[in-house]
Amino acid sequence: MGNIAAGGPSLPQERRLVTEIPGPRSRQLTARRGSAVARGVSSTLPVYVDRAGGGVVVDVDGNSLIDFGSGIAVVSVGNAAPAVVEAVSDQVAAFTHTCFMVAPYEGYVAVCEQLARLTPGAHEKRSALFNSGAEAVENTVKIARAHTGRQAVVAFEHAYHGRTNLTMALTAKNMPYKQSFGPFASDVYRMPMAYPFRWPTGPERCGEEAAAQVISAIESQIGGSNVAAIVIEPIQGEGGFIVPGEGFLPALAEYARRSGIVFVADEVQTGFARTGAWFACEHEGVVPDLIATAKGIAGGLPLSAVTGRAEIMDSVHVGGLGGTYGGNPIACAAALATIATIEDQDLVGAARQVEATMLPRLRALQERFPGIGDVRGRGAMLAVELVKPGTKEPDAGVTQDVAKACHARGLLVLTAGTYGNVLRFLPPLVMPQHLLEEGLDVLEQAFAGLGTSQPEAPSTVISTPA
Ligand code: PLZ
Repeated sequence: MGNIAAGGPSLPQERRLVTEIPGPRSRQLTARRGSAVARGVSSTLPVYVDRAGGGVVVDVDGNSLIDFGSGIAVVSVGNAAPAVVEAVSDQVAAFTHTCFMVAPYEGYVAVCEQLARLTPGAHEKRSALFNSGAEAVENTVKIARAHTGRQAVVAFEHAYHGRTNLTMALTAKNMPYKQSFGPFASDVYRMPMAYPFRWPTGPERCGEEAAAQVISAIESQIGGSNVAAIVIEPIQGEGGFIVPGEGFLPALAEYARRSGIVFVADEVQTGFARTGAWFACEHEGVVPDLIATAKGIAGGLPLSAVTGRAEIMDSVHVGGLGGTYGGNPIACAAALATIATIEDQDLVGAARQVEATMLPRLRALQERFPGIGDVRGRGAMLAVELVKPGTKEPDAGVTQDVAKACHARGLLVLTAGTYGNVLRFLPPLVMPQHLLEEGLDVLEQAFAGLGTSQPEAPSTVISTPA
């Protein structure tokens, strides 16, 4: 490691503010960035990172922030997780790249074997590896079209599937993802989502009624026999951590099976233990035909995958799938170490423990703040939706205010939602319990401070015992 000081779990596991947020060195970097980095690429919290690990991100000014974001659900095993660091270091010293399509290597095959073992369903499976979540989702559509000989693709309100042309077409929200970027890929049809908090007849009948509406709309507007794939996030991510009404996913999967439609689960954000199961489909016993994974699969290295029924995957002609970097050997080594870490440390159980700690406290917060309209999620993928009290009118302003107040106090939280009114929590699954509790304290303080002035920049060090 030369003279680079280590990150990882050995970093002091504490919230520590030594400057205002962002501090002077971060602000210098923001100024430098302005004349070098494209404006279209934004950052939620412009503190520049020096190192990270366990439950903290340490910035270049020496502030240590509690991480409730995991780099958008990526570093579930923790930043610079020791097993990942070791595997990557070994691999990078052995060889960095040959291109699997030119000269293959074992790591790629081993990752595909693990995916077959871990993803839902006992059927024969095959996988193909890519780099980003969008690339994986895009390939599920290619594969489903090749297999079915059909073209139409069904996506949902509030969906997020990526920023490439086809995945922008699948993504629901215009700003910032689609504005000015059309024309979009054709033959994509958007259907209602079973969104319990906003379902007109209430959450109880949401799943069943929404499924009936979707099936009827597909039949009347597209024709089931023209549909190649139904693509859905089993819990919607960017759209606002929407857990579909019970029964929605199973009903759609069953309809797809009856109609020869490939049922595709986009588990890019929900996969790899995040929701307290290996994959979110398991919560309702749904077995997708194809599953797209990325993010949490490789501890922070870029890797994604499509895994699915052998007969569907292998309907693509030889040479029809690939890419220069897909399944890069370093990313594969990271994935194997990540999977071993999830199993060795029972991070599926850890995600459930995060839920057990956080949900009751978020519900208690809802009792105190009527602007919290809904508390939802599973495992370590939890959120609150903010509305004007007594209504369901989204309150994006308050959402931003609370997020900013958390940031100023050293808690990294993210927002989400079609209406920008969801605060989402995605702590690493290795988050120490005391930091999880302290992060919730900070969130409570941020809510309690609403309407009052922002906290002063700390004049003294805020520090907590590890
Ligand atoms: N599918 C369900 O959550 C990525 C996007 C952040 P990539 N979500 C974070 C942003 O603003 O770009 C995501 C996802 C689901 C697909 C993707 C796309 O994954 O690795 O970002 O391409």
